[in-house]
Amino acid sequence: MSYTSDVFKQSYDQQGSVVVPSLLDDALDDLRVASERVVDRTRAGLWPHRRTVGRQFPPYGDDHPDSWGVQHVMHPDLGESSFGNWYTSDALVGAIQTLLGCTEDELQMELFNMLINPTAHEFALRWHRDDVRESASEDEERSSLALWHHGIQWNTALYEDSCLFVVPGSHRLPRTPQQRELSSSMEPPDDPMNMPGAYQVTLRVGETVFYNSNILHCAVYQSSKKRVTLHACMGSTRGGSARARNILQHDLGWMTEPRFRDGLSDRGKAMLDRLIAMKQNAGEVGYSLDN
Ligand SMILES: O=C(O)CCC(=O)C(=O)O
Ligand SMILES: [Fe+2]
Repeated sequence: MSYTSDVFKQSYDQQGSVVVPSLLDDALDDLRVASERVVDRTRAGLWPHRRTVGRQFPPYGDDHPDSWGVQHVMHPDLGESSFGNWYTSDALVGAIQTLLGCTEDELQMELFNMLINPTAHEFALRWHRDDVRESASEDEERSSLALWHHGIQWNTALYEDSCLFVVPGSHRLPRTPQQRELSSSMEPPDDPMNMPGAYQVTLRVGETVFYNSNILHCAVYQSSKKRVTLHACMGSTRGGSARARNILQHDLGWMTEPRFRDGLSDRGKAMLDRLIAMKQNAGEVGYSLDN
């Protein structure tokens, strides 16, 4: 994305999200096939790390048979190397360096999951920011948002996807009273477009939306519309432990196992080491990769 990278970065910084053309090179087919296997396994009840219908945030529990996501697609128990290969690929890593404005040796491995359509239930996520409580005061919102620019999240559509809604610009601003009211409910909205400023993100096959995960966002999942969307994040070490709470709430003990590290490229190993260093520093404030 180099020839237009300034435009993408400017849009990402100002709007809090940006859609970029395919970063998959020729990996689309491999990733589709690997995803199909992983999704089948999850729907068959053979992969315990899943996002369960009815639960928006971790822990996702096991109290509903239908799933809206698959967790930890790089986990060695799945044996699908195409996910780790793509997470550490030149195209993706280069785009993230541009958007975060950092160097490769600052990149920190984080989460790699997948978002899928439940098979028999409609599901939706309420309006939220990933790491700011809905009850946060205006001042709390301002100070949390000011710290949240050392990481990036993305959705990459392996099939067309228009589930995600965002409020452009809301990654920098506290909510207006109306936005606050509409994002204070624990229930998903009847119509996401009732939120002032809402924008529906449509991704064509292969496209990626990069976003600041503290942008105000929600999502609507339809059981009748196939969704297989890679959902991941990466950080920069410039953030110190700022991202620890958000990242380490997911159960990441498996990432410290040698068999995971051994399967990564040298670049991947270096990125993983930075995650483990964040974990060690964060240990002092009570977060752990083993929780
Ligand atoms: O479904 C999506 O695209 C968004 C998912 C999301 O917001 C979340 O997992 O916190
Ligand atoms: Fe979210």
